Amino acid sequence: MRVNRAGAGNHRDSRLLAACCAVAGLSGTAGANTSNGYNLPIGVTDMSKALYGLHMEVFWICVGIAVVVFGIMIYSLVMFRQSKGAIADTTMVHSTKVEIIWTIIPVLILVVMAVPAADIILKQEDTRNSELSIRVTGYQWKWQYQYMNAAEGVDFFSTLKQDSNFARQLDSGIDPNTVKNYLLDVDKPLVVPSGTKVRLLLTSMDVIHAWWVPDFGAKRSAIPGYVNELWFKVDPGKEGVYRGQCAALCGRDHGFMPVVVDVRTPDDFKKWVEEQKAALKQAATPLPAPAPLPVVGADASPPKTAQVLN
Ligand SMILES: [Cu+2]
Repeated sequence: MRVNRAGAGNHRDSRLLAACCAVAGLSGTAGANTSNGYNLPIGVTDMSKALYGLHMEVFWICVGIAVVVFGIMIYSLVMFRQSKGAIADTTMVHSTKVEIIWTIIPVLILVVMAVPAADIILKQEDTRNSELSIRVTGYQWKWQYQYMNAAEGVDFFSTLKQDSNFARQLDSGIDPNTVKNYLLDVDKPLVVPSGTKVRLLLTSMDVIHAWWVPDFGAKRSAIPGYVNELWFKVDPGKEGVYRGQCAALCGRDHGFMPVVVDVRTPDDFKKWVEEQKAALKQAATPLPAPAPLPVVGADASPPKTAQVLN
């Protein structure tokens, strides 16, 4: 019994570890530029690259500030220490010049960061001229994708893949490390064309969810009774499968509603849409009426066995 418990504990631990790895490894998807694995993914859209650039710009500004501030602090501590005979200056209680300097410098730094950040925010909000729109609805705990425009009518749910779902169950006995793309795979991914501005219209049918694919630099809340917009355009040549997750704490199974996007060339996407429409048409075709059952009534001739008996 003890052995079993220990085994179950190990499985639980490995499930936890694998879940953490799954989150950390989100960017390890096909065609993605994942920087060095310790940083944000550079991603495969102009937006994700712009976000990465902004992130690095702010990072280096912070490094510069830290070097200057800590440098002056450490220098002062060492050079003007009491053991060297330093005496505190108690006469300087106010300096307008110093106050102006330490107000203007941070304001300039903030402006340097705010200008490119505002530019990116404006671009993120600009959903004009999108070529494909898809309604995305969050549910506890799955996504529904309803296509519009040329793919109007294509409509399906995307849920956690069965192997991950089995492995995640308490005491399942399945080592999550043996499951490919554990908690990051679905039964039916969202399929989109590359080189196309795709607009998502996000909403929810229950609680607040958030659709997030790091490699696209795309993340937005799906709120019940409200429609949020989001757009992305994957660079041509970067076709592949990209993974993300619901990024809002949306309830018990929050960690089990991944987002998987299959980016295909426009031609392959067109073929996929035709296949989906053909499948929908077939599903909508009514089944042939069943053959009528033989009626045994007064007018019907009696069964042969009865004739023999008579
Ligand atoms: Cu969710």
